[in-house]
Amino acid sequence: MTTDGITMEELQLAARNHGMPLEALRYDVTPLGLHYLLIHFDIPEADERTWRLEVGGHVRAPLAPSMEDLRRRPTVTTPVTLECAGNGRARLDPRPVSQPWLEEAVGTAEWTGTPLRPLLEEAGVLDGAVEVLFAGADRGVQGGLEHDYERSLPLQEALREEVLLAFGVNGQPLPPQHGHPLRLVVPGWYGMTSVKWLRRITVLTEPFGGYQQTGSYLIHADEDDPGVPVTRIEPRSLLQPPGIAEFESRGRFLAPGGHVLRGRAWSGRAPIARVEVSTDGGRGWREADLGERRSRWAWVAWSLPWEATPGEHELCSRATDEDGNTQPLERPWNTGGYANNAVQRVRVTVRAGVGG
Ligand SMILES: Nc1nc2c(c(=O)[nH]1)N[C@H]1C(S)=C(S)[C@@H](COP(=O)(O)O)O[C@H]1N2
Ligand SMILES: [Mo]
Repeated sequence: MTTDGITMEELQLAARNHGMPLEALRYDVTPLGLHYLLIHFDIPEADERTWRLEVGGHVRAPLAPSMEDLRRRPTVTTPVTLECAGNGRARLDPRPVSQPWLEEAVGTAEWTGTPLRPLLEEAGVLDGAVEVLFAGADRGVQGGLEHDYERSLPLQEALREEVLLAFGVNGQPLPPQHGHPLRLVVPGWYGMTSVKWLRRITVLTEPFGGYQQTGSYLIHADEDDPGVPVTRIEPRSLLQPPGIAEFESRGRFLAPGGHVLRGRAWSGRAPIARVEVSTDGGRGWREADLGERRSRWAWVAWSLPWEATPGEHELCSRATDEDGNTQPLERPWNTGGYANNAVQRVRVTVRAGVGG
């Protein structure tokens, strides 16, 4: 943990795993190279001609489809907003040392693949199954433990019809960094659940206790507290920073007059009910207009006209979902720096003659 300047380790992580530039909030579907990336270890070598997905464990008839077999199955394409559970981590004080995201660890892609459920039904899940474990082909060391990247889901979550085995994204084959040739996509859950380079699916009769499940992704204030597992995406909204940017500080400059503030909002818990916007650092709030909902699992656009007056302004937006979950102004600290969905703050200098 650290409170001052970024460490070399954090810089190394930040240079490998990039966020989505916030101006890309203008796109319904994030262009592929602008989608955020998070890769714990290395991108593994993968040859799709020899790739097999092993489906086994507590099932009647284990399967091992090739990529060709998977592509011959019924195919669907759905827009899904993925967000890293560590998004917002670098805003916490002290800062847990890990990937130092501000607010940009998000993206919405159109994932193409075959639904998981029919494949599990074909394998025949036996009575007594409680979880389904997904293993990637990447292996590394974290928390002092060597392991394959593996995450599990409760059986009923794995059987949701929108859970996909994806082999395409935005109309292209999966690129190496997003899990080529095959990944899991679990809409509504934070990104760690959507295992890339997917090689094995194992039906379990006991909850999985591996590092990425029980040594990580728990929300707790200290290591003695058992904590609460990170699961669904908390509501968040982001504002597409208006005006022009300053290179080093990312501060914004904008001309006075009429502007339209725009952004996106999403929640993995329930559909977005409303987005409110503040232009004075969170003292006053006005409700934004919501755009068309393209899918339950993709972000929704919002907009609000703003008459900008000369001076300094702090813009904020706050999303609330239909279950009443909302974004706090400040989120209680936790050891891993997870799920910090506190409202974003964008400082803008409004000045005549700017932006010509
Ligand atoms: N095999 C494997 N799957 C993985 C990861 C990983 O390191 N290895 N990172 C996870 C995390 S923490 C996130 S946030 C998402 C990021 O997906 P993206 O890089 O395609 O945006 O992938 C998840 N799936
Ligand atoms: Mo993540």
